[in-house]
Amino acid sequence: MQDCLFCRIVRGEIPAAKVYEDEEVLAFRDIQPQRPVHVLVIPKRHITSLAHATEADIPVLGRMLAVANQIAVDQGSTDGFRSIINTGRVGGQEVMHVHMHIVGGQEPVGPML
Ligand code: D5M
Repeated sequence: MQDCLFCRIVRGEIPAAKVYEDEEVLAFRDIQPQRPVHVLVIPKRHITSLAHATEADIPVLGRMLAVANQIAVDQGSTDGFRSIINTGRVGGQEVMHVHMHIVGGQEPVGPML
């Protein structure tokens, strides 16, 4: 997607603090961190939201989950983390390219809702 912020990060048009990359997935530090560790994991291919995901997206969505723990550990969240995907208006999604927040650090992150 030409104007999508996260697609532009994937293409290298906007700088990001990358912490993990493979053929399908990119992870970079959130620009407004809520905890000592706050990383966004995205599919390199544009998927607008979980509400737009199809069967064809299952492998890359699974890969996002599969790499999450290693990213959290590498960033210093060695005793767990929270993973959050906001979807659509009610879900509070601001950037319309699927992204999973990995939030952690050395303190418990507290109740979710
Ligand atoms: O969260 C969208 C998240 O995206 C929010 O935590 C800020 C983050 N963000 C926005 N722009 C950037 C850039 N350029 N780099 C890194 N992080 C960014 P949502 O789940 O959509 O509410």
